[in-house]
Amino acid sequence: EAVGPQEYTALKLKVLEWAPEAKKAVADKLPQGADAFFVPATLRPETMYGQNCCFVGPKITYGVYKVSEKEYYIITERAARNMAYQGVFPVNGVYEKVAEVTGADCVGTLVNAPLSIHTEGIRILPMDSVLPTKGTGVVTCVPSDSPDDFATITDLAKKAEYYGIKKEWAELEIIPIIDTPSYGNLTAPFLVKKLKIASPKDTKQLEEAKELAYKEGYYQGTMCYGPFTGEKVEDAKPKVRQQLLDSGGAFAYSE
Ligand code: A2H
Repeated sequence: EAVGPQEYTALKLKVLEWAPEAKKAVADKLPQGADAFFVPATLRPETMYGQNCCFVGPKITYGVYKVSEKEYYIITERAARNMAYQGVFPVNGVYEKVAEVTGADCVGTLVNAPLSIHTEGIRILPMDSVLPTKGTGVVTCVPSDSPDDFATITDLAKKAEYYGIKKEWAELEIIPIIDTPSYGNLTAPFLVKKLKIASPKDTKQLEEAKELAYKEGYYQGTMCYGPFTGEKVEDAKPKVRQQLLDSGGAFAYSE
């Protein structure tokens, strides 16, 4: 765990189509024409091209917070409280909750993810290891570069029926984004295989894989997708982040 404050990039994933239970709990309570956004917090904005689903904790209760008449964010109450002091909502220190929904009820919702190659939208899917006490409680999935994400999406596809999801929701293409000298251009799948990680429950090996992937990707990685192809990850990371902020597809969030 880092000592200083974590500088996250909070992405705005706009809801395109609600899962039935979430529609009842959320959509039916919003004004006509309003947009709702799932807001994952990430430390790896340079990987956002590869988002292929977005995770919520199935047992976590999320709030739906009003940003304006037209915009609502789906995040944990803890994150809303923090954001209220970071200029995210109209009045400093104030956050207005208009509805609540469990992660489980959101599963299957279709969202648009900024920069993702999957322009047709990606699905909200369950991840048991999402912590309610970190970030926004929403985690966007980049299986090429996050071992946790790859292990989870693999498990979801394998046991789609058990999880009550459509298999194809967990089978969107995984593309190379960062090339590394040690692990090739699909770092997370490579490390998951190498460390013989069989499921998201192999937490000890996943912790090790996460360390290795992060160090190699950040210090040795070169972009192999997007406008900064050929640049070092260290250099590309702030540029991709700035593009996301400038486009309105994301905002800064720290804790
Ligand atoms: B990262 P740190 Cl490609 N529970 O984003 C569990 N994990 C969470 C979370 C929560 N509530 N909130 C954020 N995270 C994840 C991308 C990524 C991330 C890649 C590779 C590694 C990686 C795509 N998922 O993180 O403890 C988010 O996943 C490994 C460090 O604050 C976020 O960045 O350092 C990261 O953990 C924040 O973790």
